[in-house]
Amino acid sequence: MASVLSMILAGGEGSRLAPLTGMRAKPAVPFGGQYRIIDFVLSNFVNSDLHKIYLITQFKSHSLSKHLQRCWRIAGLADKFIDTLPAQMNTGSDWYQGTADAVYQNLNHIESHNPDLVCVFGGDHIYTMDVRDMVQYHQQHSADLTVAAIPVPVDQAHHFGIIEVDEDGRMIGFAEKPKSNVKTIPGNPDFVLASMGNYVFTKDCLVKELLDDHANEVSDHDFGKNIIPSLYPRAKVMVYDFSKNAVPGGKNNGYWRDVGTIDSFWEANMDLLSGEPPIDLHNQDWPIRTYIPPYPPALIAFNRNEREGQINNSMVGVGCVFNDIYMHRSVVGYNVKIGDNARITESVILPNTNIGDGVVLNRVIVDKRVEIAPGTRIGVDREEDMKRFKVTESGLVVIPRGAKVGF
Ligand code: ADQ
Ligand code: ADP
Repeated sequence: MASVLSMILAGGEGSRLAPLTGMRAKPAVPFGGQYRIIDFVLSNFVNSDLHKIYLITQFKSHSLSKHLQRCWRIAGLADKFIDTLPAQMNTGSDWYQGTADAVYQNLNHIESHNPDLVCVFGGDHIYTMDVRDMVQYHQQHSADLTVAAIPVPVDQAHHFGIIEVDEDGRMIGFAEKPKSNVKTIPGNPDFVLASMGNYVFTKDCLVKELLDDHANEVSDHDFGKNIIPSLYPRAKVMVYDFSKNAVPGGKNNGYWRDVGTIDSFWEANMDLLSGEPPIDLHNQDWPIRTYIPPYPPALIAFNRNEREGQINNSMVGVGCVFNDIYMHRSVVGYNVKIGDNARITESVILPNTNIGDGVVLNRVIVDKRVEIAPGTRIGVDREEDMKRFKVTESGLVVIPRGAKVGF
């Protein structure tokens, strides 16, 4: 196989995920009880035996760095590394202007490793994927660039780069986040083919394009806005259709979510609770690696005989202690203490949180280190919730990190 260097873009501000991104970069947002969003792409690379990884960081990166240090250090092997690259390490004194500039500023690392191929992947998505499949596809087609893509409903087209392909899978059209004239998939007018923001470049092509883009004063220096639209008409840009290459139950199983908004973040957490979860977190052949602090196993209705709580269709992390509670369809991180007679439904509770006796939470996302006073009710009266918290149009309530509620 060709030599591969990987650059993961992990600098996104994630403003649409606020307030979960109020104190941390989007890739550092906790997900699925014990993971962070970044764990999914990093697990994909490490499980694919691709071990030369740079993480390009920018906004609010402390939480991300802390997590990387705890979980993602590869020690003692110079040819295997996961290393962070903040802005201004090499060229000039500017912050990363756009995603292409973020890679441009680190061209020195690409030159010094001199790989055949460079994978430039987003750090914000929930999916499992054997990256080697895409690399192989790129090589089989002798492409200059291969872009991973997936069909999404046409009403979401304005969030993504929208691709047109010919019958051989070659890109023949690209529009970044189009608001009109959206090109749907031929024969499938309800869907568009969206870029997943994951690219495999032949090294020489990437270097040349980044140098040219840097010299272009009117460019936003962004892969989606500038590099791809300019490149596909004059180079061989192939499209790796993730859904067509998917195998049910396989590593590429066709599930991919951009958890860019509070609603999509909540939905992707709920997806883990479905009868046939789209990501098999139990699969030890493709583990999703993370850092979990050394808490004991969860204690549930421990040493209680007189009454019984009921917990169903939920995931609960280590170090949790609950007694007589009702919980349905919820994802609970580690070290969450919940008092008696609480009622938690369709909620996502991030780690290190204390919830008092009799609290009611319905469709609530609780960030880390929150304390909720006994008897507090959230998610039952929209008007009341809107006075205190962010409430999405669909009625999800978000309680920010460290909030003390009802005291
Ligand atoms: P967007 O979703 O808008 O579009 P973008 O904000 O460009 O994504 O972020 C892409 C990745 O780069 C993310 O992982 C983000 O964390 C990171 N990032 C953003 N700005 C950065 C910066 N200045 N420095 C370092 N990292 C940064 C892109 C493509 C679309 C595609 C979607 C798929 O442009 O074509 O459809 O991703 O989600
Ligand atoms: P935590 O650090 O609470 O476990 P995260 O790892 O998600 O949660 O990170 C949240 C980030 O908030 C921290 O990495 C840090 O940058 C920031 N932070 C931590 N403590 C404080 C504080 N007391 N005041 C302001 N910001 C803080």
